[in-house]
Amino acid sequence: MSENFEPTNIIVTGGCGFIGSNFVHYVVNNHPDVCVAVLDKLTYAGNPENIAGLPADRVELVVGDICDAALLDELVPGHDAIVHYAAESHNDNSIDDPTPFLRTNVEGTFCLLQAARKFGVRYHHVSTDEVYGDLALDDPARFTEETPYRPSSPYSSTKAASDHLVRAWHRTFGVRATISNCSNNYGPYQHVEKFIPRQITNILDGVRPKLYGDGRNVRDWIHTDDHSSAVWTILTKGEMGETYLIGADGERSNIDVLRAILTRLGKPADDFDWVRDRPGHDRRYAIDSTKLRRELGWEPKHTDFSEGLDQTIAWYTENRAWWEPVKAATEARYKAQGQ
Ligand code: NAD
Ligand code: TDX
Repeated sequence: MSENFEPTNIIVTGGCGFIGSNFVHYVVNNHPDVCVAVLDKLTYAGNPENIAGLPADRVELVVGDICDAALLDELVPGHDAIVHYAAESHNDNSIDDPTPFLRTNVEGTFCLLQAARKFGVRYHHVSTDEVYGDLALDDPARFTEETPYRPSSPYSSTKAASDHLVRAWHRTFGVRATISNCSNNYGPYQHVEKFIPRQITNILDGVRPKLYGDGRNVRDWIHTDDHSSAVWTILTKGEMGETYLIGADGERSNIDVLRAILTRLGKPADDFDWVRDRPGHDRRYAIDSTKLRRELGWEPKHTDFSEGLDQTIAWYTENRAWWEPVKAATEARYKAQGQ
């Protein structure tokens, strides 16, 4: 039996990052009775501009670390749910230095679960399909909630560890928790270290895009607004202790996505550089989201990838001031890694 839960005061961790900030916009635009406290450390990936302009009586920014138990003791009482997005999220960074991934993704989740337990607050955990490892290109299978965990990278192994903590805190301590594992997101406010924004902004800067390996790796793309509606559905209708996979049937090879971006920006489809492959690079991700659709009635709305890509390119073209300040440092880091 699904529980119907109607939160009015929620904490969104990582609400100044890409997906968290899109979720905050989604809640403000679609759920007028809900107020949001964003808890964000403002790492290199967090930008308060992402939630600037939202009504101050509904969205409050608390700058702080999810590992700060004393801060959680002050903040969590009076709220009825924690929606946990905050993480170190980039695979390449986790290969360069795994240390902050262990701290934020594992210890941070532990601290939030302890707070949820102490104050009896509903907890939703935002995770990734990468916990299931990868699939071969010709494998007819897709990931389901029953797929065994087999993470490949320091990033995905810390996300897997955090999922296990959630299940244990639900079973042992009765924390009212749900987990979602989503596929690759795209849309506005994504950091220029990630594949789609990196290539768009390289082209806008007159630099050739960079493709890893043989370019045939497949990612299952979902618009970030569809991820937001799915998380809201699970938060309000999900069954306690359950995991739901979120995906929108968007499998595409990296080379196809890159060629689509190049063509849209008026460049020849082969105007890019092959660069060093990512160590341990996952081959293919693919999500079967039947459980979420059948049991909770969720459906993605942004199913036309071409249209979503056009809108995303337009957003980066029109918002140079948002990404220009961090572009040079991001590319310098990639150059040092041979990528
Ligand atoms: P992001 O890197 O853009 O944002 C992360 C946010 O967390 C930033 O605002 C950062 O300042 C904040 N943060 C980091 N460490 C913190 C700490 N210790 N305390 C408080 N705040 C901290 O990440 P994203 O791509 O928006 O991903 C958000 C979540 O969604 C992550 O949990 C990620 O694993 C998950 N996810 C991402 C994708 C994807 O395609 N990007 C897909 C599936 C799941
Ligand atoms: O310059 C690049 N060239 C390239 O070929 C970059 C940055 C990436 N790639 C490839 C690597 C991947 O196959 O593109 C694909 C996508 O790369 P990322 O954007 O780094 O995403 P990925 O590693 O798939 O992980 C993303 O989806 C799952 C998010 O960063 C994770 O937080 C999420 O859990």
